[in-house]
Formats: sequence, structure tokens, C-alpha cells
Amino acid sequence: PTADPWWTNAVFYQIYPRSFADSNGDGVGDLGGVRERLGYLELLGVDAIWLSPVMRSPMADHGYDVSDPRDIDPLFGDLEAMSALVTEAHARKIRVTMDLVPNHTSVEHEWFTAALAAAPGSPERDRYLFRDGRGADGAEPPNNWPSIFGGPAWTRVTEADGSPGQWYLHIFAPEQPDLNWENPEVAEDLAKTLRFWLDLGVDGFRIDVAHGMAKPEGLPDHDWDTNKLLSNDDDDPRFNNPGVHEIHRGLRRVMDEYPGTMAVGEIWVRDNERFGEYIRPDELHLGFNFRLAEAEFGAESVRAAIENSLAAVAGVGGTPTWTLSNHDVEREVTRYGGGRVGTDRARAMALVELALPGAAFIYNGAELGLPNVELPDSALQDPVWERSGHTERGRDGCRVPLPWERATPPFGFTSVGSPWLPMPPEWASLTVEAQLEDLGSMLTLYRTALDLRGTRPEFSGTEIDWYGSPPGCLAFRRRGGLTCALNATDAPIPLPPGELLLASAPLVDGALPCNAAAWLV
Ligand code: TEU
Repeated sequence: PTADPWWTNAVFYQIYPRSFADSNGDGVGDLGGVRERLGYLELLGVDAIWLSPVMRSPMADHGYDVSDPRDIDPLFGDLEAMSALVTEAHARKIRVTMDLVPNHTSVEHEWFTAALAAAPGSPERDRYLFRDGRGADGAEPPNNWPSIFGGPAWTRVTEADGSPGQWYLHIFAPEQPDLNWENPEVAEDLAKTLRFWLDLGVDGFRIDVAHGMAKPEGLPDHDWDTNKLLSNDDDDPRFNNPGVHEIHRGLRRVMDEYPGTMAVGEIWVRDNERFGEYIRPDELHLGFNFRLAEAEFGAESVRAAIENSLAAVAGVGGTPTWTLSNHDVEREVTRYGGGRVGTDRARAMALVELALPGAAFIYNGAELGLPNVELPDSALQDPVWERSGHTERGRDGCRVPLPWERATPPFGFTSVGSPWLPMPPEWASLTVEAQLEDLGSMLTLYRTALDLRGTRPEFSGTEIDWYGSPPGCLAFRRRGGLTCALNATDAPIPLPPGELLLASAPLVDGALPCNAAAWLV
């Protein structure tokens, strides 16, 4: 029998490079900062890092708008720094995965510049989704799709002769034109990008919008009234079209030339069966499911999230994945209620997440219990904020830089500059330095949990069995012998049988307090 691939039980740590650590004093995190803090990641006990995009980009969406997929943006460093990071991480037994953005490019990508300069119907335009407008003089967008970030999914260009011209499709910001995956050059270019980074030594990729890329024949109008807008629901014509699977098979053929490498897709697909279709021996190795991140704090919703996540991959023999947050969603401490309650619940949910079989993803700062930050309007940078008519606050609140040491901002995040987003002074108690010494801190909880997860035999086995639990509680047991219990009631409950390994809060007369979880063997 061959050993399980490394990712089947791996703990990944998502680094949002702008916000992790700044080594050159410009107020923006960079690869040098990651390299300097590798010791921290080793101490934390993670198996791999996932770097949100570090490729060349004008940063309209902080790197999710890529202008050269085979180079590092100077803001973050250069290819030499990336290569050194891979070597140094590997020396510490930490694998390195990178974010790839194959659904769209930046408007500053040379292909898009060429498309703008070329005529309608040209091969240059065919790499994107240019269409004539509707109505008098083509002044209406080609169809009625909205963009995820607000406004129409189409922007009109001016032709070379100065006349109002065609429209191009962008499911996200206007600075992120969607590629035409029917054009073979697009797939060839992704293969080139995959090989480029794999040759440099990276261990895998996170594939952005992995349920996007393929578009429906003819880009038809959609009845948005009867289908909830912007829900990424499975019948949304912008996502999850059948052609997407051929694209993933092409990606996998390249990955298979590099044994031991892994691709995890961002897949906002709620139907279990359709989700499972992406996770196959000839498609993606892993797929993010966001059910745990979307579940409210409660035994029923958490149990449903776990059962659905397991069911989605069980049919195809795939590995489940778990995450409580990422750079797109409100941080869990705040989501679960904020303050002490939110922190208690985030501690409990960390133990639930890390007890489950499969791959776990920790978003940087979750291990410090950072809350979302209410930023002043003047500080906000996310395109979601700019384009939504100021109806929502965008995603900056979960992207505030990490506090490392010292008692005042910028807490060692940057040496001389001011951080790209302001850091709350009250984070003094949440710095890595403060938490390393504190046995009751979130960081100590994560370190202890990761250590146990990595060393105890009870964490083996891919199946879980549920205990019958009182309403508001849940308990499951790994086949290897680990039990995890969660108390989401408002009173202490007795623990299930077993010897206590770890609890997210001190027991009360031997019972598990509310908003707490425990591990037993
Ligand atoms: O997100 C894709 C995506 O579908 C999200 O916009 C999601 O629908 C939304 O955030 C739910 O709140 C990815 C990246 O994670 C995101 O940061 C990028 O902005 C986006 O792709 C475009 O590349």
C-alpha cells in the first residue's frame, strides 16, 4: 500500500502577503517578511503555506488581477526571493503553495493591451470575451449579467478610431477581464505557468474561482429575479458550467508530470454531487468547501456543515477540507459575536475544525484571534467597497496587518513605514509576542492543538461517528479514537467518556462550559 499523499491531513496556513510581515519598510507585507517569519510558522506547527497571489499585478484586487503570471510583483520581491522562500520553507519541512488566477487577467496583461489595440473579431480579442453591445449603437451591455463586485459584468471600450466600441466581460472588477477558455492559447498559457512555478519548486496551487472559467454557449441573459442575485448558486450562468471539467483535466495532466504536487480549487458550489465532480483522480486534488465558514455557531448548523462537507467528497473518495475564514469573509471572532463570546466560540470552532479528518486551512491571524476591524472610510481599499455604491464595507476589515511584537502599532509588522491599513492600538494584547508567553492565549491553543494533531495516533482514520448528544451539543469520534465535543448551549454539559486531551476553556466542576469544545481520547 502506498502512503497517503502529504495533503490528506495537512494543515495549511493562508498568508495574505500584503498583511503578513513587511521586510522593506514600505508598509506592505512581502516575501522577505514571510522568509523572516518562517520560524514562527514552524513553531505554530503548520505543514504548508498558501500564498495569496504574489505575481506581477497593478493591485486593483491586491494581486487577484495578474499582469504577468510568471513573475513576482516588485512590491513583494522577485523570483530570487520566491525561490529562496521555497528552499527555506522546505528546510523547515513546510510546503509552499501559490494562488493562481486562471479565470481572468489584469487589464495591464500584455494580452489585454493587445486586445484593446486590435480590431473586433481579431485573434487578440478572441483571448477574452469581447462582444458587440445591444440596442441603438450597441450602447447596452451584451447581456444582463451583474459583476460579483457590483455594477454590470461588462465594460465598453473605445476603438482605435475613437468610436465607442465593443464590450468585454468581467465577472469581477472591470480591471479583471475574463479569459476566453475556448481559445486554446489560454490553456497553453496556464500550462506554461504551472510548469514555471513547479520547476521553481513549489508544491502546489490554490486555484482561484475554480468553478468559473467556462462560460455558457452564447452568454445568454439570465432570469435574476427568480434566482437569488450574487449567491453563486449552482444555476448562476457565470459559474459551474460543464466545460469547466475539461479545463481541470488539462491542469491535472500538467500537475501529474510533477508527482507529489497538489491543486486545491476555490469552488463555490453548494450541491454536494456537483461539488464532488471537481475532486477526481483526473481533476482537482482538493476543493475548498465553505460550509464550516458559513455555518452559524450552533450544534445543528455545524453538524450539517460537517455532514455535507463529508458527503460532498465521500462519493468520489476525495479528501474533505475545512476552513473557518479567509481573506474574503468576516473574521470568525467577529462573526461569532465579537468580544469574549466571539473569541470563546472561535476557540471552540478551531478545535472542531482541527479534529476533523482531512486538510485544514488557517487564515493568517485566526491563530491570534484577531477580530474584523471597523476601518474609517478613508482607509478602505477593496474594489468591492468602491463599486458597491458604499452599501457594504468591502473585505479590508479582515485584511489588517498582523501584530507581531511591541506595545504600539505597527507592532513590528513594518519597520519604518505606516501599515497599508491602520492597526488598532488595542491589538497590543493580541501580538504574537504577548500570546507566546500566555498559556491561555489563542496562539497557545492553536500550537497545542496542531502539536497533538500531528503526533497523536488517535487522529488517524478518515471516518467519524456521531454521538447522540443533548440539544445544542455535538460530539463525534474519529476511528483512531479521538473524540471532539462542542457545547453550544448556555449551560455547562458533562463530557463524553474519555481522558481529556485539550479544552478550549477551563472546565467547570468537570463539565464543559458553554461556547467551548474539548478533545478526549
Ligand atoms: O473569490 C471569488 C469569489 O467567488 C468571491 O468573490 C466570493 O464570491 C465572495 O468573496 C464571497 O464573499 C476569489 C478571491 O478569493 C477573491 O479575493 C478575489 O477578489 C476574486 O476571486 C477575484 O479574483
